[in-house]
Amino acid sequence: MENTGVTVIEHLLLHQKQSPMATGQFTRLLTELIFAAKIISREVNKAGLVDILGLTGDINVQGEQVRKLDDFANRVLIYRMQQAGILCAMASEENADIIEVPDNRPRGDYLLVFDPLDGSSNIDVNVNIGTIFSIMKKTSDRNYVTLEDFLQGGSSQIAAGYFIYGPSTIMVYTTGQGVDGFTLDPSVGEFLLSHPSIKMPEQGKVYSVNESYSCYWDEKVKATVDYFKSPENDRGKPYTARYIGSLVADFHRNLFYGGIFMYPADKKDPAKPHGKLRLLCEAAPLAFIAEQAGGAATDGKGRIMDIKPTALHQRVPLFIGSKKDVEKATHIMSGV
Ligand code: P6P
Repeated sequence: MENTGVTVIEHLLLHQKQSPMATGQFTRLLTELIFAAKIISREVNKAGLVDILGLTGDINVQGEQVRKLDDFANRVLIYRMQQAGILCAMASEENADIIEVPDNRPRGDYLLVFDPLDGSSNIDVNVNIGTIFSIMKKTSDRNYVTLEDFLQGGSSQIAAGYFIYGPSTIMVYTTGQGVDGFTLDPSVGEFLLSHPSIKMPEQGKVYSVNESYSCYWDEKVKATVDYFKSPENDRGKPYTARYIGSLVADFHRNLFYGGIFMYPADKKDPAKPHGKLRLLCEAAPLAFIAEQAGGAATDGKGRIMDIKPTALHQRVPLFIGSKKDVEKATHIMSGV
């Protein structure tokens, strides 16, 4: 009988028991992360009611206007994770440099990278937004943390996941043993197992890309997107266009319904020749989930999980979703 009354902590402890080397540190880390997400979920769900919408007036490292709610989410995550005593450092999409754990706080060997509130441009209009996270282990034997400790390829991730805040708050995560989803029951404040062993359909019916940038695309990108719009594709009919403009929401839909999300390189912003999305806090964690759910993720040439980062906020083109759709897109993008 599907045991859907399982809380995410029970699920974590079960996994911990099955991992002979487990010390409980990882479970503790996830527990603190989940607590932070519950706080963020509470604020997101009442954002329309309190003066937490709108802009702080600050500009983040990405050059983007910082909205109050993603500033709040960033501060909650940093504070809670510093209390956890499990991390040695963290990196946020909102912060230019790595964030070390203060000397007066206990430390561990884990590294956390996160986008505190992805899709935040949608906050004011009640569109789903999300927190994306990636967990790695410090591998250097230095007794201090440097940027280099974070520049590990996606395959080095210990775990990855996201929280999506919408009609319900759902946590989706993987530790490399498949993908599971948990839905927050606000009446008891617990995430309950709602989507065990998620498998992404091998081929979808949806393509997701911001077509307003087509004037900035090269011929390969145009040919790739045209393939999904064509009645001559492998399906024999055009894919449906869906684009929410919130990566977590677009990804979450394709995880269950199948399909492909594309954010290709384009020429719209010379400062961002490889597209808008960040490798460490967006593409790599979602690629880990996609592959664990039977899907795929490439930069149009090779696996996202194989890319060795050279910078903390490195951006990459992203083609992610159903395996057959991503393989097709990558085939066209490679020009063969
Ligand atoms: P565009 C949100 O700002 C975000 O980082 C992702 O969540 C989303 O997929 C993308 O940017 C949307 O970008 O250029 O289409 O508005």
